[in-house]
Amino acid sequence: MSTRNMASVIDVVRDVDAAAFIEQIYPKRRPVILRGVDIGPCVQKWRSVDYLMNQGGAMPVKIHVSATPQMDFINKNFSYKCLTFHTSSSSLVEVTDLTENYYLRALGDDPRKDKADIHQQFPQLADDIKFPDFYPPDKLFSSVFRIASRRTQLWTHYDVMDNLLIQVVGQKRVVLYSPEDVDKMYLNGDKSEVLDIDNPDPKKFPKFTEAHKYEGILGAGDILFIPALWFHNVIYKDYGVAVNVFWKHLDDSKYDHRDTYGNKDHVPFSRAQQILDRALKALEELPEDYRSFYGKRLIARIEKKVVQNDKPP
Ligand SMILES: O=C(O)CCC(=O)C(=O)O
Repeated sequence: MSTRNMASVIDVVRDVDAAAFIEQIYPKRRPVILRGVDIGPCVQKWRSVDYLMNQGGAMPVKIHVSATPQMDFINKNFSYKCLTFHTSSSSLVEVTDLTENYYLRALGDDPRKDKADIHQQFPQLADDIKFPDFYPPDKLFSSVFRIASRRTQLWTHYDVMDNLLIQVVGQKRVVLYSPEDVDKMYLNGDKSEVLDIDNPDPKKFPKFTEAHKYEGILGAGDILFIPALWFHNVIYKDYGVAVNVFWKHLDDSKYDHRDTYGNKDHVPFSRAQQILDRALKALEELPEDYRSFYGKRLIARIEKKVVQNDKPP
């Protein structure tokens, strides 16, 4: 039986203001494409690569360079190239022979300690972009500048923060999967092992074909709201420039304070994993058939308590 991914089109909502986003869209915690929001003069200005290069300046950046468009963070099929921003932006746009694919994800000044902040790393470009006032300013975590060459595909992953992905130049296809489909995503940390989301190997990834796809096309000026934990995969149809803002939906204490990328799991989950490691170690004291019996009892408890939420059938 073929169970190819069912697909829905991501809703597009026009001319949303802060009140409409906060009251009607945000509480649903579903992805939405916001069209017609004022994001400032970047949409016109950043179309010029010369302008981007001049304003971005000689800032050192590290870009992913890969021979294939599908970048694979798990098997690392790319290398890193350290360039200055103006060199990288010209390389990114001038990749015409399609033998290399480039992806820049800006980092903080010291990536181990600092979060990406477009105002800090690219102050002259930051003046051109207006972030929508759709989240409390004190909840802002980072603002990440991204550029990729045409065809680049970014691996499917989730982030722990809410996200507004602001597309400034070029078109990209976005494919999202609900957190409810987590058991079908073949995760390795926060990343899915399924690279070819359009033609997944059904023998290797049988459940993935049952995950529900949410698809959309982002054009210049569009904003995609990606709620925390929603899986996303991005394919650049053109050379593209984007900035995304991550912000905290939950109380500060739920986030790992050493996280600079916005992808370290929430603190209660990390604690739960440590406790689970201890539980699994304890079961090792038993022979295999006993271990399997008690392991299944633990799974049943988790199922009942967390997944079914102790609801009556
Ligand atoms: O558009 C992109 O380059 C990737 C976006 C992304 O992964 C994110 O905003 O978390």
